[in-house]
Amino acid sequence: MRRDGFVVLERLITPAHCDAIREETARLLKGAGRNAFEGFNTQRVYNVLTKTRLLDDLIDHPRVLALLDQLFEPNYLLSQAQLINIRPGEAAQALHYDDGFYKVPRPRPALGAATIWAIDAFTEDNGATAIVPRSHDWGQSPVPTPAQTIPCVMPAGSAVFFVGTLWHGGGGNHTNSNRLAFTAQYCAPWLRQQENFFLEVPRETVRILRPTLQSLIGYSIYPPFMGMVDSMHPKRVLDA
Ligand SMILES: O=C(O)CCC(=O)C(=O)O
Repeated sequence: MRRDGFVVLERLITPAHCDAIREETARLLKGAGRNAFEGFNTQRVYNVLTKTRLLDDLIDHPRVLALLDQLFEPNYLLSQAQLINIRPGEAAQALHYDDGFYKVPRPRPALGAATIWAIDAFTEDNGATAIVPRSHDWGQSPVPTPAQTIPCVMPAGSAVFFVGTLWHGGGGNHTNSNRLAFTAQYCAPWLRQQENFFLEVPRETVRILRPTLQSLIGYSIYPPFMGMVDSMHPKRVLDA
C-alpha cells in the first residue's frame, strides 16, 4: 500500500454474501447518473446505512480497519459509502483522486482512503476500477492519461484498498453484464465527511449499529473535544 498506493485484498467476503448484496441491491438501484462523472449509464445508491445492513461488514472489515490504522490517527471516519452499478455501454470515468476536494496541494500524505469492493467479479472489460500505480506520490502535476492505468481485475468478494491521493476511475463496461461494486471512503478524524450522517441516519438506526460503525460515522471524538455535543461525548445522545 505504501509503495504502490493500493493493495488488492482477495476474497474477503463469501460468494453467498455477494449474492445477498446483489439481490438486496436490485430493489434499490434506480435511474442513472446525473452527469458524466456519476456516469449516465451507471446506477448509484447513496445513504446505504439507512437502507440495508448487508454492507456493514464491508465498511468495518478488520482487514480494512487494519490498513486505516496504519494511515490515520484513531477515530478516523467514514466519509461516504455507496453502491455503484456500471451498466453495459458505460464509458470510462474521468481519472481523479478521492481526497482532491480537500484543497491541500500535493505531494502530501493522504487525507482519505477508499475501498472498492467487487460484488461482481471485476474484469478488464466490465469496468474494473482503473488505477495508476504509484501516482499517490505525485505532485500537483502531471494529470495521468488512460494509457497509464491498469485495471483492478479481481474475483467477486475482493476489495481494492487505496489511499486518497491515488489517481483512478471507474472503467468502461464493454460487456453485456452489469458490474456491481460497493465503495466506502474514509478520512482523517479531523476532516469534514462527505456524507452528513447526523442528518442522514436516524437515531434509531444509529442505535442498532455496532460501536465501530457508530464511531466511524461520527459518534466519536477527535481528542480533546472535536465532535462534542453539549460538552459531552456524542454517543450520549443515543442514550437520551
Ligand atoms: O466504480 C469504480 O470503479 C470507481 C468509481 C469512482 O472512483 C468514483 O465514482 O469516484
